[in-house]
Amino acid sequence: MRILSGIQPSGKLHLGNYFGMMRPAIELQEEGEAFYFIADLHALTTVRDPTALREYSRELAIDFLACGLDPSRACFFRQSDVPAVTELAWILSTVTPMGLLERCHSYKDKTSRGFAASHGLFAYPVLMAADILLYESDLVPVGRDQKQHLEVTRDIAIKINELYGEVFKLPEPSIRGDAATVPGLDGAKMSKSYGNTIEIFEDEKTLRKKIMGIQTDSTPVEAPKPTDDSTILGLYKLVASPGEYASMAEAFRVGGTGYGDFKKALFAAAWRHFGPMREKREAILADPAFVDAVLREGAAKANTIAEKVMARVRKAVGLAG
Ligand code: AQP
Repeated sequence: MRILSGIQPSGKLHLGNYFGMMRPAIELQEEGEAFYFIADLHALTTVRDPTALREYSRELAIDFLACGLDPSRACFFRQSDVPAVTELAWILSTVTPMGLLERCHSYKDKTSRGFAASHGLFAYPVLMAADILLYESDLVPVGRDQKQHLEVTRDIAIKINELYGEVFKLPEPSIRGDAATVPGLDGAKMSKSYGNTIEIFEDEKTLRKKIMGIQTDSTPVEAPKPTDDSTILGLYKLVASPGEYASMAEAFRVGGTGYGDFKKALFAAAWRHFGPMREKREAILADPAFVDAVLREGAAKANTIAEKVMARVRKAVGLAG
């Protein structure tokens, strides 16, 4: 089984990225042949500062490795190191109906939040389809926000197969119920562009400050607190043990504990959860050549597979004999 997923270097990694995509991807690297990439071509649609893009890409590589991506099991590479992906994206775009892309929520959402309505942003799902189909992926671990893009990928693959024969196999999304949409500080989906993120490698003081600033309702200390859609409980479930979570949920129901105390417990659990990863990150930071070597070897392997698939695609569509 081949597993593929990518993540954009468009800012610092947050708990939504970690629980929605990185942790499932790290667990899945034991189950098959994993390909994980830094989606720098995608990030170009929103990051306009070249220095920032380089830094985010580097940090993403370090952070993903610190979180447990194992380069001896998973092929880890930069999207732009495999040029065939843009060639495939073009070929796919020639069969992609405009209406399919016009229906995508992510484009509408991003432009409504002030991002320039560029062709790149509009065509983002086509590049994503190329990412997935180029490596003949079976399974794609993603957060729920990417489900529609996976459906677009399948639609495009079906279209190519109808036109040119059995060129691509159809990938399946893998969306984890417990972390499909991780809430941010304001209760909306945690997202860089909403400014509501908690970063994985936040320093202690900032992490405490952010968690203490989580928006809550005005239920008095002694009263029972609503558990449905509680951001504190939603995040606590991810970073605490099942027993700790059950105790907090019970304390919500019976009342008598203020939100401030719940937030302190959440901070302690979040800080503890990422402790081993912080340590590993320090070790990786001290060895920059390691990261370069991982990405170089990853790119070489990814290119070998990509070229094999592209030879088949070029022949199928008539670009090669
Ligand atoms: N809040 C979230 N809950 C669950 N999964 C999430 N993902 C992102 N936010 C959440 C998942 O992380 C992976 C990488 O996504 P990306 O690189 O496309 O980043 P993103 O979705 O663009 O992240 P942001 O912070 O939401 O960025 P902006 O604000 O630029 O849109 C994906 O699998 C995604 O599902």
